[in-house]
Amino acid sequence: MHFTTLSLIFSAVPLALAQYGDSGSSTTTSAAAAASQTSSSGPLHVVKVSNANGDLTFTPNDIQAAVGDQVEFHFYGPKHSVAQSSFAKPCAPVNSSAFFSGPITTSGTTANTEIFTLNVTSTAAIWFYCSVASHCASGMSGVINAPSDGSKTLAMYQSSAKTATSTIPSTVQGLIQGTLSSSTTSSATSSGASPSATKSAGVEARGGVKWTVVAITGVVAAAFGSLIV
Ligand SMILES: *[C@@H]1O[C@H](CO)[C@@H](O)[C@H](O)[C@H]1NC(C)=O
Ligand SMILES: *[C@@H]1O[C@H](CO)[C@@H](O)[C@H](O)[C@H]1NC(C)=O
Ligand SMILES: [Cu+2]
Repeated sequence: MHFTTLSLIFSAVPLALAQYGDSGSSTTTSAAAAASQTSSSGPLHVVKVSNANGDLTFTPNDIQAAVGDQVEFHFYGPKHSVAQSSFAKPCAPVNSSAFFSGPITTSGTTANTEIFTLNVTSTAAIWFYCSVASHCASGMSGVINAPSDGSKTLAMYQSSAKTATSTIPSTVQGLIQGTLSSSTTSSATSSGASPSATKSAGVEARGGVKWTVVAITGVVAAAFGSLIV
């Protein structure tokens, strides 16, 4: 009886240690997963489409974004859109796959709860404009990752846009629709998912350690229980 109990204890100890080892490595894995998730979603750039004053602007309108970053468009009234253009032909969709929010109508002076997000998947320049009325000719345009050599600037784009007639893209596509309430922030820029990812990795790590302590305690209690019997 005692021999059986002792062998139970000795076989249980390595099990408990293995449990600890497993839980340690799974904590490392989840922290690494959280880190890679953070870098793939990247920082969030919030761009105001017009503003509380109804200005025909995107703010900011000259954005530097890395691959994996997201650009989130927040719409103000009365009616605006965001559409992908080319440098060569301002105020017109770049091609049939140009991203386009469609015209968004907003009442009042606060941002619409409907938001549109662009995933930045390359470092190539992305030119964009508002296709409503003659907003583009009035300067309502912007760029993500303008060439650093200054060969193509937003000022040049806006200059040639002055005489352009806006073309409305035929298809609403290419942007991720969401709501302002589920967004992490409505302020200028933020570090996106990074704080919550770090927090959840921390919680998982604590959970893993706690489970290991419970497992060891259980094994000891079981062994002690069978010693008494
Ligand atoms: C955009 O990026 C996010 C974060 O990396 C990802 O979850 C989402 O699936 C992407 N959406 C599209 C349409 O590429
Ligand atoms: C449209 O233009 C964008 C930006 O230059 C390019 O990445 C994309 O491949 C083009 N799509 C088509 C269907 O030509
Ligand atoms: Cu507009």
